[in-house]
Amino acid sequence: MESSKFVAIIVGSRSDLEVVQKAADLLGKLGVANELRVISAHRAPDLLDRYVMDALTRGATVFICAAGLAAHLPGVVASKTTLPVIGLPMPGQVGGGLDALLSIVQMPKAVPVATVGIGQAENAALLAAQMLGLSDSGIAKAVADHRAEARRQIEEDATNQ
Ligand code: RP5
Repeated sequence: MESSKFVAIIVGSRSDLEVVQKAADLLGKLGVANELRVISAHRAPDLLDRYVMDALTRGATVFICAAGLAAHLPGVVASKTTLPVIGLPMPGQVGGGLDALLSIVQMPKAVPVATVGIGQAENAALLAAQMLGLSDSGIAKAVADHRAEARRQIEEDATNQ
């Protein structure tokens, strides 16, 4: 099977999609191939295992895993690969997602998950793109352009205050 690099985005529930779609959209804008799947680590563990193994054979290079509540999905995926896993905590009912943030960030030693802020789907996408940009100058330039645009907007707002 032909292998081409992509970012694999996994979410624990359809209810996460509205937030996480922003990560897929930004990756697309940055020219980063990606695919998005809904697979719960708790409710479909065997399917998750099959998907991760298959994604690795097809060229997944970074995983973005979004989950809420007990939020074990990123850690479980990190346990199956030494490729980078970015954890994206979903906003929830306990402390606005603090439960998921702590669950995702508090990994035991030897199995890290790079965790972004609660609901910060675009930062998850940018972090993945920055990783891929280490070996792809086109992606690195797209990330730099995105940063420059963020700076330009802030400076423009400041000028108009
Ligand atoms: C987690 O539980 C999901 O990632 C979601 O954020 C949360 C609630 O899931 P649903 O009850 O909406 O399916 O597994």
